[in-house]
Amino acid sequence: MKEKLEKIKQEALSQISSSDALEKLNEIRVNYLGKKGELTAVLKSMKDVAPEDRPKVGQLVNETREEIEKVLAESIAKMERMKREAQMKREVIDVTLPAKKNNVGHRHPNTIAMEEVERIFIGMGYEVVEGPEIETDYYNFEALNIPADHPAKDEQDTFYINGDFLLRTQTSGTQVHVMEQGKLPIRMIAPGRVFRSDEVDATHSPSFHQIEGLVIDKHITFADLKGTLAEFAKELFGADTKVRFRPHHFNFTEPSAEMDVSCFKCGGDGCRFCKGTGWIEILGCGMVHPNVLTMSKIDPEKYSGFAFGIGLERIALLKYEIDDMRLLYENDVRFLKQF
Ligand code: 2NL
Repeated sequence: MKEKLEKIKQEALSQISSSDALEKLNEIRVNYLGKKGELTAVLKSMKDVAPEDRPKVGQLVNETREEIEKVLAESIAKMERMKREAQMKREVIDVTLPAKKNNVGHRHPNTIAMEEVERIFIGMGYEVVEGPEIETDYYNFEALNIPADHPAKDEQDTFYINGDFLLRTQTSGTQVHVMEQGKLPIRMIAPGRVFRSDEVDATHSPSFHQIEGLVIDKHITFADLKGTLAEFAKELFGADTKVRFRPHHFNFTEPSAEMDVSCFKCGGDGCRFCKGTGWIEILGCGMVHPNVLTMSKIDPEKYSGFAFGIGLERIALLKYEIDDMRLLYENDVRFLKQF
């Protein structure tokens, strides 16, 4: 029995010392110490040992087990240590390496200009309302008093998705949606992306941005329009800015006008920037046409209003003295960072 135990021990120890993986060591533990292991088998055969020898043999079995367990535990600890050391070597971090440069983007001049315009109108009590970029013919044209044969409705100028839907050519549809809700008075701006079937050049793009404004209440007059937009121009271009209104035509307003601001470069004397005129065109505006009010279920006998439309890119180009609109769409961060 003693020799048998000694043999088991030697075998186990030699297997342990030649193991090169944790899994193998676990296998050895099962084979020798497990429920069906060799040492357990010896314990089970104790019934064949003479009763007076049993304590001694039992002690021997326990000593053998303890010995194997001890060597096994040491081997496992050693192997785990080696594994960890190899990992540490592999994953070494060189804290002296220079850090990777963190590329932070920059707000687009369109965004800066948009937020500036929004800030000014919010300050005057306007609500900012966003609407869908896809509209029906009704919201984009008909509700704005634009008749079926109007050239703006031509496929040359408007992107049609199908017979029912189109990409909005102005954000007016958003304002029609608000008028239809019937909550008066209205004091809102509708900023957003609009689309026109235009070739790209220095001043045109098939997708650009607009901010339209709408005020509807009792007793709104052209004087309210002038005062509001003159104040807006002063906030945007400086306190010395003057405005002038030139008669114009829009289907959705009557009367209609275009507003110029005095050139903020030369103060109105005339320079290259304002092409010698001293004035720069900035927006279109007018008193909301009675047909437009009626179609949106607002009584033109009780209510009146004014509206305006501002081309955002035009403002951004002017404010930042950019001479080609295409620069706004290239998204070259070296360009964007200048504003
Ligand atoms: C321009 C001219 C304008 C409007 C837009 C408008 C909207 C409603 C009713 C009446 Cl719901 N008018 N919008 C009015 C006048 C001019 O835009 O040149 N924009 C770049």
